[in-house]
Amino acid sequence: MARVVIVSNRVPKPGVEGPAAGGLAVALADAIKPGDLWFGWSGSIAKETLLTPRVVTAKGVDYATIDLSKDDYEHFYVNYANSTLWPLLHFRPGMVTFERADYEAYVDVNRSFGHALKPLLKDDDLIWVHDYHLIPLARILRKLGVKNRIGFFLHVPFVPASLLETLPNAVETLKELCNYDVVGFQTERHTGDFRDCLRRMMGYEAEPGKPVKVKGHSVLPLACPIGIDADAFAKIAMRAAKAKDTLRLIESLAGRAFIIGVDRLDYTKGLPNRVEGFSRLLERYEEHRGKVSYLQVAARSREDVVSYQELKRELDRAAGEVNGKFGDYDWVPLRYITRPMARNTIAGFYNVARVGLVTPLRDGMNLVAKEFVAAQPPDDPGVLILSEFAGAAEEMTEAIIINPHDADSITEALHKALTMPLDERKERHQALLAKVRASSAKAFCDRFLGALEELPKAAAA
Ligand code: ADQ
Repeated sequence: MARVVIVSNRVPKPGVEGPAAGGLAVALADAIKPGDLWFGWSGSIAKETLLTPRVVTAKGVDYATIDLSKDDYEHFYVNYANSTLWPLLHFRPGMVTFERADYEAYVDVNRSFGHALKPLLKDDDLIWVHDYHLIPLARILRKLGVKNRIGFFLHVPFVPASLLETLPNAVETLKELCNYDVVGFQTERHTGDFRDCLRRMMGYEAEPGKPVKVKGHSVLPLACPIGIDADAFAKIAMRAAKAKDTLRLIESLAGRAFIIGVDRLDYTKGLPNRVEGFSRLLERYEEHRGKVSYLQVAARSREDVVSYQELKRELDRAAGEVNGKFGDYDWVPLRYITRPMARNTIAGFYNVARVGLVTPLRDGMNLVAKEFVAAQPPDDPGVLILSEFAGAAEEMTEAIIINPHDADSITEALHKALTMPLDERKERHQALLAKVRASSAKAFCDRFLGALEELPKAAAA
């Protein structure tokens, strides 16, 4: 296979595993082979946005990064990417702020990415661009004379036309996406919404499974769910379950049933409703008082964005209220941590959990749901409670599916999960595990890169 060039806003630090690496790094580990290149922002702020990348090679893979200026960081990253596109693509138009100056900075940063990347490219490279930060990059690279095949994968949801058109530059955004050869989405539903936008807002003919013809070029919309290496994660979980951290956790539980939620502290993850659902469980079902312990890991994220600061205050208060109301001198119902935790430690915690709570209001996929299932012991598995609005719910239908806007549905699901007979738990887990295994990280990379590589190069130019 040709050399793969991955382009993403953040680049994992070579050789560093753990929370900072995130789902993208884990899922792409299979696509990256010695000789490949990963390009993006270093995560550092400099006096000016630099156009000469710093290249570090680890295990044969080149990691090339540039720094951003403080101004670019604010307008491109904090504002346009995370205060315009992020809330819009998560169905929260009321939270969208839009400023033309931010959009201009966003395009400018993409231009800087293009200029810095161009000298590193070889003729046959397959270029794979990731996520909403980099939508204009294909057009910019084409303008610089790049003739390679270029694919784009959107990790977050895509919205229906009626929502997309609230974005003042919606048509321009669609046009930008059409400069790619393949545009991938997490689910069939998002792919269908993209095709629908192309029909309604651009007047193109867009048939399922077929490339869409756009002015002398064609773009293939592709549903391509991201996944994990389930067997490798299960091994990590089994080993971690016997390690010091999990043993300390088990001791502290004193025989109580363990409920776990693991998220970034983000308003799309539905955390306040989740805490409310738990609070109502203790209110309504007295038999669970003193018998359950819920750990919510909510790693602080995007702390420069005001709505994230507000959410943290809200959640701090809600967590304190539950513990104040129901806790006892020897029982803390809700353990709430806002630091990220190492993936291995979390894997061990999943392994001993009776319930995994994954209740985002919207989510592209949600890899925590898949990791939780992979980590379960098959002879005594825990139960997954999953939001119908996570991309993962399109496949993982044997979870207890809830509507995260309805705190009562979380309460009822928690009660059902905590009282579910072993046979039913095993049956659901078996079916879910088979799906998580099939829709793996490798399958994701093969499907996307396979579709990109199949295109005749002439068509890509
Ligand atoms: P995220 O919104 O970051 O990713 P998610 O898929 O749930 O969401 O998590 C990604 C990874 O981060 C997982 O491996 C998870 O274990 C880890 N993680 C999450 N919270 C953590 C915490 N508190 N501490 C430590 N590790 C934590 C975006 C999209 C998702 C999509 C992914 C991948 O928003 O919908 O599934 O990209 O495409």
